[in-house]
Amino acid sequence: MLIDTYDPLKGRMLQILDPKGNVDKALEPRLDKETLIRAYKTMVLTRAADDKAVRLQRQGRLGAYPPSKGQEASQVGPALTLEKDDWMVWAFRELGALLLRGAPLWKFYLYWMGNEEGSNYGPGINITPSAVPVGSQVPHAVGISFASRYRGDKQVTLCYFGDGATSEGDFHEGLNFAGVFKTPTVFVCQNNQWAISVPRSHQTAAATIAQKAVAYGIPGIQVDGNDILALYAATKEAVDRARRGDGPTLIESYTYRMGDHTTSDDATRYRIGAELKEWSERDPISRFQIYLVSKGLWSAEEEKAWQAEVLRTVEEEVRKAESYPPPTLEDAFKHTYAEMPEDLRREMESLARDLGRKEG
Ligand SMILES: Cc1ncc(C[n+]2csc(CCOP(=O)(O)OP(=O)(O)O)c2C)c(N)n1
Ligand SMILES: [Mg+2]
Repeated sequence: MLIDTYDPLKGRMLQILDPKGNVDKALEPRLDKETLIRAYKTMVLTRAADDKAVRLQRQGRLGAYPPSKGQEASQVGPALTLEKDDWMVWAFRELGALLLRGAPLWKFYLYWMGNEEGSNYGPGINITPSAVPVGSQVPHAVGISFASRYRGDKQVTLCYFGDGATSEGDFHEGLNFAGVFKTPTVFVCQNNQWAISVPRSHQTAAATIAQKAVAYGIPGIQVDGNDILALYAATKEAVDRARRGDGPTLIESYTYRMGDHTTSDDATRYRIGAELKEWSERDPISRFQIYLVSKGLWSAEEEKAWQAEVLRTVEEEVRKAESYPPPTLEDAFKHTYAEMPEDLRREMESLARDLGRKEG
């Protein structure tokens, strides 16, 4: 078992596919061609869709946006282990995981264009809305998984958060509760080395984030976050454990945020170029591509065709988002409760009256 072998206190990081695309045959997960190609195609689509979002923001067509570049494996690898009915709880930098699980890209754009309707991914897609208040989604994920177990369902909840979120009380409360009640939760910390301009070294004095699991009495493992095979293997084991009733796991996905924190940030003011260069050599997409080509599962022609299709898809999804009706005043009130409570209704009506008076 990988999770037992990679004791987080010993500081060993799981890697199966190295930056040059060499695979560790003893640990290589047995994934069929269809799954591997689906993961790869999603990662390529994620990069293009993400790049487009940044450009849309620069053109004034989308609000502040947190880029995913460099974290595609870290997002897609864990999501690949989920069954259709499982829950996924995310922060705000998980585009690849959303796309893999069937959330429409145009809805994702719509959300970042400021329309709450963008959080409604459609029926049967068990993904919570984005949680921008850092760490706030961790107790939610634990609550969802606790409810699944209480009802006797077999669902597992996968919860993403960043390295910065581990400094929030919500992280502690969530993991502590999960450990005590053995909830079927898999925690994936996307340690991208930065929380806006705060480096990982200032976030915690602990040698790894994975080792924090020890204090909650749960297993933890640090994984190369740019290695899709390692992320898949570790998360699959954790998901299987959770589904069997063996409780939660903390996975530290050791990756890097290649872009700015958001489009409102300028990372060149606090990061050195050498760091960026070093991480660009560990790119998650290129190493996966080398692996697929070497196995005879992907070719230069297929790459060309997919790149072209991705560009068409992205343009089409932007068009859908931009032609959606703009948000209304009610949207700011509508989406918290299934049925709007009376006091909230009064607040909404009062605001509508005030705005009416100002405009009139
Ligand atoms: C409770 C709270 N405090 C501060 C912020 C401002 N803020 C937004 S993202 C962020 C950093 C988050 O870092 P991390 O958890 O590592 O995620 P990353 O942005 O690196 O994906 C901060 C401080 C916030 N959104 N919520
Ligand atoms: Mg971070």
